[in-house]
Amino acid sequence: MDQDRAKKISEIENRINKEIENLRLDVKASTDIKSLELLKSKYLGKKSCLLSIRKSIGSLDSEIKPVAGKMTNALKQEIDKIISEKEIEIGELEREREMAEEALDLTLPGRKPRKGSISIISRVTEEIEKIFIGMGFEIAGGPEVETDYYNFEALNTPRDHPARSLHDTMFINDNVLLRTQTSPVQIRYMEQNKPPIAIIVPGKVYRKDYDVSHTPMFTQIEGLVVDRGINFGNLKWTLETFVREIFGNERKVRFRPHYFPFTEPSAEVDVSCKNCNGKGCRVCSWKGWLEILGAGMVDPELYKFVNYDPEEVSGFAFGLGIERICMLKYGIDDLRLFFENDLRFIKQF
Ligand code: 2NL
Repeated sequence: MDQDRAKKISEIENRINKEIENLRLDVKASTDIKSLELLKSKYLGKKSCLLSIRKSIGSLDSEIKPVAGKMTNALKQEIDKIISEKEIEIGELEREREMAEEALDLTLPGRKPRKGSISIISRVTEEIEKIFIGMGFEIAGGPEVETDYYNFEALNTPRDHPARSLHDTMFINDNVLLRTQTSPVQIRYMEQNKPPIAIIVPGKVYRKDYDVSHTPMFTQIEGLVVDRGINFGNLKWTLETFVREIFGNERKVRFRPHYFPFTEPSAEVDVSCKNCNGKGCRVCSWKGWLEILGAGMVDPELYKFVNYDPEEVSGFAFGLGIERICMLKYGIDDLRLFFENDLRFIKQF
């Protein structure tokens, strides 16, 4: 009988040892928490060897029951220990792996900041300035916030003048406004300088307008020449020379009668359409010509405001929108593109 019991005990012992051996092999092969979880259910779960030994204890002799009970408890503890040791090991490895992945390489070179570039408006403004400097003009500038006097009154446009409605002016108060043209600079210049003068005035101007061909702010260049004996021929030569230099020698120029409150006579200047060479196409709305600037002989009335003697001097003036020149030069069809700062647009120039 004793022999029988001893045999039973050693049988259980063998199963336990075999189980521990298997567990050690399995644990060794497992490299992550997930596979370790599977091992837990394999060695501790419903179908585990541990449970089957425990179940079989009930049918054992009462003398060896406690021995077998102790042995299975020891097995359970051993399984827990082996698995939890591996758990700690894997945890540490995974943390190390995470750290290695998140590590910053401080020796890497930084990202290069993207370089900006001169805007197309500034580049064309400069190009136009150079052309006029070549003809003996000087560059002048002045405030963008102006008084009603310099923007309108001194330009022969009193408050009740019908031409006022041509401008959608942004008023700051009754008397102060954002200039609608750069002409007030020329008035200020004439106040402070005696003829002969030949200036161009580039700058931002403001109007209440917004569609494909109008923006509330745009860039203008105006020019003014005053001296003894200045006539329409001088105006014509100056602007024809300018147009050929900026658009090319093969383009034709024409002058059409027009009206401005500050010049008399006045004209609008067209350049022949590059796309159809004057025959008429979609670009020029089948006119063969594109309008590029306005000009005229300075109305002698204006000289009263700046203490010039209209009997002594005469002059001409002109004004053009830079954005419009850019549109014609580069085939841009929406004025608003200049102000949207879309890199796909900006980078083309
Ligand atoms: C246009 C037309 C123009 C002027 C501006 C001017 C200035 C003084 C005296 C006389 Cl101080 N005239 N400026 C003259 C004619 C036309 O601009 O269409 N600009 C976009």
